[in-house]
Order: sequence, then C-alpha cells, then structure tokens
Amino acid sequence: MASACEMKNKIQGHPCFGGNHHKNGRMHLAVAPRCNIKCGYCTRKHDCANESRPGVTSRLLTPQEAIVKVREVMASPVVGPIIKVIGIAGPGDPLANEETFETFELIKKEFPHLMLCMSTNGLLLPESIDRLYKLGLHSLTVTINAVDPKVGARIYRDVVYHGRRYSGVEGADILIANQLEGLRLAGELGLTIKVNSVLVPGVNDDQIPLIAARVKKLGAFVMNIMPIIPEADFANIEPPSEGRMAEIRRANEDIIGQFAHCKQCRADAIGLIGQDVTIGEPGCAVSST
Ligand code: CLF
Ligand code: SF4
Repeated sequence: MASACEMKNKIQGHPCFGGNHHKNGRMHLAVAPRCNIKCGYCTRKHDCANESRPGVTSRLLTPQEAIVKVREVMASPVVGPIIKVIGIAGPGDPLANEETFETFELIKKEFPHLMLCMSTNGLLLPESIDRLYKLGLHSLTVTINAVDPKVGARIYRDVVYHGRRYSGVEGADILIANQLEGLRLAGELGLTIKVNSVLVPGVNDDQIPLIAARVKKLGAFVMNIMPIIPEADFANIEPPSEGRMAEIRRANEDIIGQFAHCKQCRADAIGLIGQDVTIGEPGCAVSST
C-alpha cells in the first residue's frame, strides 16, 4: 500500500482526488455501454448513475473513435493544456466492456503522460485488477453503497456474475464481497483509490460510516458521498439536502478524506469539473453541467 506522502504526490493534477480542480480537467470517454448489475436508481437509458448524471444520454464511441476524439481535444489550444486525466465511467460499467481495455491501450501508447482513471461498480474488479495495473491505470473509483448485503439488496435489484443472475441478498453479497476484495488488491498494488457512495436517505444512511472505515483500512484515499438523483425504483425518494450532505461528509472526514466537489458528470464530460466544454463542432462551445 502506498504511503500518505507517496499518495499526495500521485494525486497531483487529478481534479477528483484533491489535485486543484479549478486548474486541472478530465476527459471522459463513453466507450462502455453494457452493465452487469441493476441499481434501483438506474434507468439504463442514461449514463451510469454511480459516476455520471442520469438524464443525459451520451453518444457511444468505439475505441477507435475515442482516440480520434482525444487527439482532437488534446490539439485544442483552449482545452488541451488543462486535460490531465482520461476517465472511463460508463455509460454502463467499464469492466463489463472489453472496449475499456482497448481504449486505455490506445491512450497509453499515444498519450503516455495522461493519467488513466476508471470508475466501476466493482463486480469484476478482483479478476480485472492485474490487467488494469499492467495497463497503467492511475486512479480507480469503486462505487460502494452498502457493506451489509441486506441493505445492498434494497439498492441492487440484481447482479449478473459469470453468466448467472443473482437477486436480493445473494446478489448483493457477491457484489459487496468483490468490491471489497478488488479494493484490497488495488490498495496492495498502490493504486490511487476513491470510493463513491450514493446516499439513499432512509436506506443506507447507517452504512456510510461503515463503508468509510472498511475502505480506508483497505487502502482507499478519498470518499465521495453523492446524493441520490431520484430515478427508476427510487423516482419518488426525497433527495438529501445540501445541508444534510455537508453534515454527513463532516461526520466521516475524520475516518477518510472527503471529496465534496463532485458534479456527477456525464460519461462524455470534457474540461474542468462543472464547466464542461463541447468539442467536435466548429469552434468550442462552452456548456455547463
Ligand atoms: Fe472521471 Fe471519475 Fe476519474 Fe474523475 S469524474 S472517472 S474520478 S476523472 Fe469526478 Fe465527475 Fe465526480 Fe467522478 S466530478 S462524477 S468524482
Ligand atoms: Fe446503472 Fe451504473 Fe448501476 Fe450499472 S452500475 S446499474 S449503469 S447505475
């Protein structure tokens, strides 16, 4: 596991791990359409709600199209210099898509100075971690919403693992075990790890400090607690207020550092967090998320 000092050096320039997000940007590549679990708050029509804002459908890219897009963005005199990270965060789960690995391979060859970042639900993390490490993955996010499978069963409808569908507690149990084991292995390899947790009021409030303590011990560097965006099974839930989010982050910051600037980005976001740009059409239109 990397020391705190080594970790501080490693996160320099990464906007989601505490490296000045006013100056350093990221580019997401929407190359991963398939998912292997079903979160209750996901509609599957949109980007992965664990890392990306639901309600916006991305245009999917093939790995070849993705590298063309990266070339285009890196050549832009306005945006190129601020991009420090290439992230794959959906619209499904990156590890359920071979395209994720192909894309990272292409980026690594052509832009070795860019940090490779990925966000996953963690189901396939234990079996993928060595491959990701060899590819040079810099930073990893695992979304963990519960450590108790009974609570997990209220959030995850089902899990498809090695060709079999598991539902309820059985599915949540497999998912949580793999998330924690994958995280442990990633910690041992010295990866920079963030844990996202979607706060579902009245369902997993009590899980947040338990998650914080477990993942800190396993090597996570920072935690990003995100408010649920009401969708699908949770369409009628009242999302937590900003005050409640601040309170819950404060309550956990003694256990593990808290990232509070997340904008629940789209799977195709480009630029500074919260100030995304659109590149592809003539000129460079600035839009906000
Ligand atoms: Fe992208 Fe995620 Fe990497 Fe950042 S986003 S894959 S860690 S480069 Fe950042 Fe966006 Fe929040 Fe994610 S603000 S949704 S935490
Ligand atoms: Fe949806 Fe993401 Fe959950 Fe998959 S991991 S079901 S894409 S929110």
